[in-house]
This record gives sequence, structure tokens and C-alpha cells, in this order.
Amino acid sequence: MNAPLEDSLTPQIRVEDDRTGLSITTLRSALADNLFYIQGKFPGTATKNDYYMALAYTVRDRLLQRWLNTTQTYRKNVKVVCYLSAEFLIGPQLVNNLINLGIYAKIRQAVEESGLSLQELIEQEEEPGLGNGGLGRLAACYLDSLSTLEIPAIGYGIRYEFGIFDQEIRDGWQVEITDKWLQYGNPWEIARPEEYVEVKFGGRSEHYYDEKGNYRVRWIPDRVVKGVPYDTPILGYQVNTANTLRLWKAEAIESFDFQAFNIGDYYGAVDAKIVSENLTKILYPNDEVIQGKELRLQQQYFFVSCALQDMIRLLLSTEVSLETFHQQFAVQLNDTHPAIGVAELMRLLVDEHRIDWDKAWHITQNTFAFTNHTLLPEALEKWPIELFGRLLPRHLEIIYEINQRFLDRVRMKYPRDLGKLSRLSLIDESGERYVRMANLACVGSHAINGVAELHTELLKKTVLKDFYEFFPEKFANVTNGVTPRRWMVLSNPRLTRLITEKIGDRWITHLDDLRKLETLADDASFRQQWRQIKQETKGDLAAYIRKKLDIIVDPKSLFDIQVKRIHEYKRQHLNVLHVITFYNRLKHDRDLDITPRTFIFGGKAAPGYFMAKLIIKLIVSVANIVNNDPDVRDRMKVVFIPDFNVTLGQRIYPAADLSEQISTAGKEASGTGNMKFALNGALTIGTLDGANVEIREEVGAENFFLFGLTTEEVYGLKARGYRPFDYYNQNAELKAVIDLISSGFFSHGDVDLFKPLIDNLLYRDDYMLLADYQSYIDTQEKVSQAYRDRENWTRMSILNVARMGKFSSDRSIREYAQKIWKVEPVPVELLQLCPGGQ
Ligand code: GLG
Repeated sequence: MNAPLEDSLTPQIRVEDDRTGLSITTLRSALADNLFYIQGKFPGTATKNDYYMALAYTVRDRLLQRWLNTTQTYRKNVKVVCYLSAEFLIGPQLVNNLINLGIYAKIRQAVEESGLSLQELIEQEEEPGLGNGGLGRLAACYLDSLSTLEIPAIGYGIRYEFGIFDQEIRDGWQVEITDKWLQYGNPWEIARPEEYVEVKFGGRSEHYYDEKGNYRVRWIPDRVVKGVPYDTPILGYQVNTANTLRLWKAEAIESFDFQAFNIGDYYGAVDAKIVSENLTKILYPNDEVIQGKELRLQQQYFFVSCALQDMIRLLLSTEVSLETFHQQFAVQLNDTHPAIGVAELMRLLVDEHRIDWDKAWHITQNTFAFTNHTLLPEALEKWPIELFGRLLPRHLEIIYEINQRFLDRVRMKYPRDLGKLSRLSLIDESGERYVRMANLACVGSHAINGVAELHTELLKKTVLKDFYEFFPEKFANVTNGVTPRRWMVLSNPRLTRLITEKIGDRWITHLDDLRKLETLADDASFRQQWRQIKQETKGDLAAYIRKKLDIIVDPKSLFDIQVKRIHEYKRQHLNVLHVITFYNRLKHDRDLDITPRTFIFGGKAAPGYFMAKLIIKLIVSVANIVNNDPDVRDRMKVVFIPDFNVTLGQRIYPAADLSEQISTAGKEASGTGNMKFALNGALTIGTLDGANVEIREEVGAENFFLFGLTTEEVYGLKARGYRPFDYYNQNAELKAVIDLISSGFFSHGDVDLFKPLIDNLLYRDDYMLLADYQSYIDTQEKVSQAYRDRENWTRMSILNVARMGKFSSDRSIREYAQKIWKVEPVPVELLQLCPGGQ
């Protein structure tokens, strides 16, 4: 990979001492020292991974001045954003840190002079897969922007020992492999065992009167677990701010196990250790579907309690009153996973710090804000009362109390409206009783937001309608964004260079500057360079596909790409219906003058999601037939790239011509892959869903391939009674496609294999693929036509990039900072340097 930018473009902040200097000689000797003193290896016996580790430590050392000074600065009474998220999908750290430090080229030189290849070392890095998809990746983009904008922030989450599984494809089926990302060590984290906190579980609550005769409650748990923080510095782009991502690992409290429970019972004590450590063993691999497992609730409570206790400790260490908690911290709940924080903060304030209920409630409501990420009913978290009360008995009491006070207000406003009351209640009493986490989050927060305009509007009209009517002032929209540092500078160095040559480098932190490219869209030689870059980048992906999968694809063909989690609402199978339509047309008319295409797919399916796994099997089966059919050779190829993750995304997004954003309208809350593709010059084929709506608004309808039903039309058709079978019957081309799958053509004659998928489409089709089929096919035809006019396609591609300014996560974070958190940037000065520092 080329250096994205010359280091000389970056203002150099000199803070380094002899040890962490930036001269090539110092860097080289640091690398050699780290290999010897940290990895404990001579060059002759060192593995590539040893060299990677030595390099990573060399870079980490150069972050520390900024990181420690950032932490110091925040001790001085500044408001800190705490982003609570069960997932942080931060991706590989090495290159990102090199870019943000502005030392990429220097390091490359130092590495090469040491006889190594930087690219090879970069490829050694195991990415921390601590998230499923969009939600976790959004949290990571937000951390990058928070630091770059110099906003004091801490990300709080879980240090899963095993992150999202690695995906292999065997015989067309997804196979899940444990993700042992920590097995060779993680050079980016620093453990802080001395800052551990204790988290309680189970037992009962005890009501008593204190020494002054006040009524109080204390929690007598039957289990205590230790939370140990591991910190990763998150450096901003060319600023001194390096915020912290603090992830918690669960450990056993030996004294507790040994003395209180297992005197003399060694094996029992070890059991307890195992049970405690299981808490943070594994990330639940479900996206958009809840898994109502007890361990999952334990994980959520564990990290949230650790985080809140950590904040209280920080606050008390500065001698500021706990009653100002909400002025010191703005806590964002990334979906409902951390919503238990509302009850936990109440417990900490009322039971442990003896603040009276009303004051505590004021603090709590003014501390929390809640982001909703989905409209899918199957993703709304709720916990059976029995389970909840067994694990968190005191929290259940607190939730009942919050609920009673809240419902009293509801009754005042809507006397005799029992429907309202039961819908707003924190407890679902329609059958088995549940705690509703979204309701808890809404009641306990001062702000509630959706993640794209359409999504926020739909929230107000559907899932959170009653809350919107009750607290309209709490609702706001903050459209998602992605960081241009990772998703352009790091992953698309060629385009980064070209753009910077033309308009300077300010766009990297002020993405609206890309507008300056608009006039260049009419410059033929610029278009030529633009095309050339896309071609080379596609060549890189083609080489990867050949190496990994032994499939030869033509970089001159149209790269049509859909990468994201596999889910029926995202409709990868609609894409497959087009692939087969395309194939059938070629088969029927071998001389058809068609625009050659490479159809590329990637994404993981939740291990228990049968239909999603069958969709993968279908894609791979279609690929096997199509790629080996001499009749269509050179005109189409189908590829499923296994193990889609951040690292692969960095290769894939820049290589796309066409971005598939084809969810059923009203289902995708926002999407962020759509932004990464468009930022890298792909054109979008998409429905009016999530942030597609706003992307189209920005880039112009003429530069976007729109198809399909609108949300209203989807609702209308459902209400009138949708009959997918009629679409099948009345559309010969669609019928031929479905019949071909059913006939066993793609499954070695097995007519049963895809039957569940086909029956679902013909008789249910919840996501309305058949209703959108014709419109999709027609629009794909327009895409093919448009691609033939390469000059105009390039124009459209340039205009897409030029108009993507809105979708920087910097813009999103500025909106959160102003509308919701009320925080200001706090630039970090490097006052205190390490011994020997300047
Ligand atoms: C969700 C949604 C996406 C959204 C993302 C980040 O499904 O549409 O872009 O959060 O807000 N579970 C997700 O990935």
C-alpha cells in the first residue's frame, strides 16, 4: 500500500524524547529494542508476528505522551462524554495510528531499512472483532471523531475474550470458527488491574433504618465478580487528544470465593473462578435479534455497573459533589443493551451514596441519552421478570418504583386510557411478564434519537409513538456518519492522494470540502485519473479474490457489491434473483451485448439463523454453476468473499462500482456501509430506506439508482393483503428464475435444498422481494446502460464523492455534542512529559 499522504503534509507536534523520537535512526533502534526486550527474540529467530508486535509497541510508545496528557486534562472539571456500548468494532489499529500520528512514511522507511516489509507486518494484525456490524462499527467511528474533535470522551464496553466468529465456507455452508484474537497478545491495550471494581449479582435486598433513622435499602448479593479495565488509547487525527476505550474483563474475587463460600473446597473455588470469567468470554453473534440468555443480561449489567462505578470514582477523586454528576458526564446508551444503567445509577446514588430519590432521579434523567438503532420488533430487548429478579433483585424493585411514579404521571395526562398505560409501562404484562428495556431507556433519559431522518420519523410513528406523544421534547434525529480517516485515508490511499493534490488536505477533517471536486467532474483528464485509480483498486481486489478463492474476475467488469450482515430484511436473496435473471438472459441469447459484471457478496449470518445460512448456501451454489459455465464466461462472475470484517471492508469498499443498498423500505434504520461505498466513488442502487434517502438527497436523484416500494407503499400493500404468489404467476422472467432454483439446477438436482427459501418467498415474503423484483431488474438494466457511458459514469462517481460531506462521523458527533451532550472541545496541551521528555 502506498503512503496515503506524505508525512510532511502534517504539522508535526514535537513532544518526543530520545526514546520516542521520530528520526529514522531512533525508530529503527526502537524496533530492534522492542524485538529484543519485549518479544525476547533475536532477529534470526523472530517470527513475522514478533516483528509486528515490536512495531506495534514502537508506535504505541509514541501515543503515550498524548494519551496520558489527555487523561490529566480531563481531571480538571471538564464534562466528559461516556459512550456505553456492548460492541466496539474498532478494526486494526496499526495503520490508523500511523496516519493519525502522521508518521506512516517514516515508519515505512524505518521498517524497510530494517529489511522488513511494512505491508507484511500490517497484515499480521488480528483485528479485535468486538462487534457484529453497523452498531459496533458506528461506536468505533464515533470514538475516532470524538478524539479528532478534541471532545473529552471515554468509550465503555466489554473485553470479550472471543469476538465475532471467523467465517469459513465449507461446501457452500457457513462454518463458525472461534475468534481467538488475544492468543498472541494485544499490544494496543494497557491493563489497569489496580482500578478494578466489584459487581454484585443475585441474592436479595434488605430494607433497614440507618443510624439517623432514615429508611434505606441494601443489596445482599450471592455472588461478586471483579471487573478489570483494559484501556486502548484512541488518538484523534493530528491532535493531541487521545481518548480512552476502556473495556472490562470479568475475573473472580478469590477472597470472596475462598472465605465466604468454599473454605477448604479448592475445586469449588476454581469453579467459581471459571463461572466469573465466563461472563466476558464471548460476544453474542446476533445482530438485530435478541438472545434472551441470562449470560447476556449478566454481561450488560456487568459492564454498565463497572462504567458507572468508574465514573463516580473519577468524580469523587476531584472533590466535586456527586450531585453534579450530570454536569460532569453525558452518558450515551448505544441501543438498549446498556439501558440497565438507568436503574444502576439510581441504585448507586440512592442506596450507596444516600442521595434522596427525587434528586437522584433528576441526576439520572439528565445524565442519560438513548440512541435507538432498529425498528425490527424482534430486536426490542425484554427480560422475563423471573430471570431479571433473580439476577438483579434490587434493580427490579427500583424499576417498579420508577414505573409507578411514571405511570402516575401518565394517568394524570390520559385518565382512563388503559391501552396507553399498558403500552408505556416498563413492564409488559400481556402474557408472561417482562421488563422492557426500551421503555426504561426512554423514561430514564433526557434525549432519544434515531439514526437517520426516516428512521426517527418512523420511530415517532410506530415503536416509540406513545413515548413521542408523552415526551415530544426528548426526540431528535442524528443521522449516522463514518470516519473519513479510516474509510478513505487509510483504505483508499490512491484516491486520498489525488483528492489532496487537487483540493488540499482540509477535507480529511472537514469533509464538506469535497464539494470542491464538483467542478473537476467536468475535467476530462481528472476523470481519466479517477477512473485509473478505481481500475487499480479493483485490480487489487481481483488479485485478492484470485489468491484466496482461486476465482478469476475481470477488473474491467462492473463490480457490483453487497457486503453486510446476512439478513432477510437486507435482501441478499433479491440480489441473487437478479444474478440469475442476468444469467438466464445470457443463456437465452448468447450474443447478448451485456455489460460484464462481477457480483460480489460478503457477510456473516448469525449461527442460529437458518434462513440467512441458506442464503449464503444459495449464493455459493449459484456462483459454482455460473463461474463454470463456458456460455457466460467473461461476462459474469459471482463471488462470495468469506469472513467479511473491518479489514476486508477496507479492501472492498474502495473497489466497488455499484453499492447494493436494497433493504425493504422501513427496515434498515440507517446503514453505514452505504456511506463508505459512496465516499469511495461507488454509485448506489437502493431503496428509499434509512440513510439512502439522505444520500440520494445529497448526491442528487440523477446520480442515484432508486427502485422499489416506499415505506408507505409497503405498509399499504401489507394492509391490503400481499399475495407474493400472484407476482410469481404474472411475471414470466421471475417465474423462470424461481423455477430454476426449485428445479435443483443449482443444487446438483436436490429439489429440497432451497425449498424453505422458495416457499417463504412464494407464500409469505415478509420482506416483499417479489413485489420489488421488477423495479429492481429494470433499475439494474439502467445501471448496465449507464456504465457503458464511462465518461458520464465517472462524472456521477466524482459527484457522489464531492457531495458526501454530510456523512462524516465528525458531523454526527458535532450534532450530538450540541443537541444532546452539551459538551465543548477541550484541546489538550502537552504539559507533563515523561522523564527525559522535552
Ligand atoms: C443497526 C442498524 C443499522 C445502523 C446501525 C448503526 O441495523 O441500520 O446503521 O445500527 O446505527 N444493528 C445495526 O447494525
